[in-house]
Amino acid sequence: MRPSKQRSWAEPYKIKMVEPVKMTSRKDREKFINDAGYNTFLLRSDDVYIDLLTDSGTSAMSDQQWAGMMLGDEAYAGSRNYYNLEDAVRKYYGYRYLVPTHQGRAAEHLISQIMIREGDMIPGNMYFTTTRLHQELAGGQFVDVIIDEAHDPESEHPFKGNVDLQKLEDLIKKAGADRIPYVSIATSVNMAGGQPISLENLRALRELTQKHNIPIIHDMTRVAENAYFIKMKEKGYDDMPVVAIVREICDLTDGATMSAKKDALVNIGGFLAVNDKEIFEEARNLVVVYEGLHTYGGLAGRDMEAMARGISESVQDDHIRARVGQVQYLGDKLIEWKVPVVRPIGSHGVFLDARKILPHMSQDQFSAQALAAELYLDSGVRSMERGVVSAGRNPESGEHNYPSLEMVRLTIPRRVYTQAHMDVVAESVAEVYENRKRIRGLKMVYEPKYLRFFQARFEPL
Ligand code: PM9
Repeated sequence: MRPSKQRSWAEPYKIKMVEPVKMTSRKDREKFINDAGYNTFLLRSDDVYIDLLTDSGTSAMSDQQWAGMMLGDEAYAGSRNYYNLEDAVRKYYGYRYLVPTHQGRAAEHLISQIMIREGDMIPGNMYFTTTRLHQELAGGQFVDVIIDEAHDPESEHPFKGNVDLQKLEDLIKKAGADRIPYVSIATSVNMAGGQPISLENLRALRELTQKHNIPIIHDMTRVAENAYFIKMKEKGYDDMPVVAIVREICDLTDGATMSAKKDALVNIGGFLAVNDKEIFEEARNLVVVYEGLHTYGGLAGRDMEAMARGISESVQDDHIRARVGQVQYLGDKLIEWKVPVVRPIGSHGVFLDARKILPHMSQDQFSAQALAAELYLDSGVRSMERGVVSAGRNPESGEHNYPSLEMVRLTIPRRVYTQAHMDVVAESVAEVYENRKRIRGLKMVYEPKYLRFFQARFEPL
């Protein structure tokens, strides 16, 4: 007899092709992580069992997307797949003008070069590594205006991606609206733990920024996941399909950068989309310098076709429920086992709270980096540091930026792993947590200038 009337859900797809994964011994992994300088980015993927490094470019494409790859029109100019992509962007997101790019950071580069002048301030709902770097390289300074709750891993605020409007107003008063080229708004805020912004907050933000004539540029990398949280948590949206909520979010903004490697279910691709014709003309001009012609932006025709189809799949309720549901499943298990994680569980990954797990270690000993290495040693599960290493250095003082959140991200690729994989991951995290007192800190022995988390090397203290 089943214990209750509860009905389980399952993924809205079945598996047609499989890719074997390799199991390794602890002895092997000791060598591999040592060779990788205790940086999970420097491991070979062949030496990883379950890869939760990132949800970026790691999705399983559908049969429809693969079929679309065969319909790639590889003309240099005016590929039919570009027009299919333009149609999808207009239909689902509503932005008027499209410039494809090879991935998200290329779109960030274009918009930063076009809109930011030396000395400008760019307020945003928490920094993202590549976004902030491009703002800085264009002469701007990022200013965090997210609500305080976003910096508190234990706060159960349902919309930790919200903007603190008072912080923004204070900044406008201090800097002057003419020194703020745009407000940078991410949906499903990555560095806060995949936390959503509410439509109510976005609407209020829109009102405030319009008063001062400041545009909103939307980092829409995980917009569908944010929309799903609005459906689940915000009053008045439970009956609205995700596709409509996505459109409502986009309509409250003036343009967007997109890493299609996440929400949009492709292995490569991105774009800049704007409503302003002049900005579009400039972007179209710049893209030919850095990416390729404005109708392919560094992508093959087949990549654009997969993206167009991926966008349409990404906003379907069944898909997004299963995607976010799998992340929640892993998160709930860890919460049940009392492992400290960022609450509420976000949309694309479970974020371990390294400060709480390793209270004997300071941020100068790179506790999250050490925890990620330990998890790999335990089971071959690859995760990612999202703490002081990712936060980089202050470009003026040269000091480490010390973020309040020191985390290890277990990022779930879309449509790739099963519930059994999640169980294996949870059990390994629990084992590492039980033995946490044995974990030692690290020292950084090599530090690249930009985005150091990708290539930095460490040694055990
Ligand atoms: N995000 C991620 O793993 C991949 C590289 S950084 C470790 O989370 C947002 C919100 C992102 C993002 C990438 C980019 C850049 C922009 N905004 O990686 O250049 O999460 O396509 O996008 C990564 P690209």
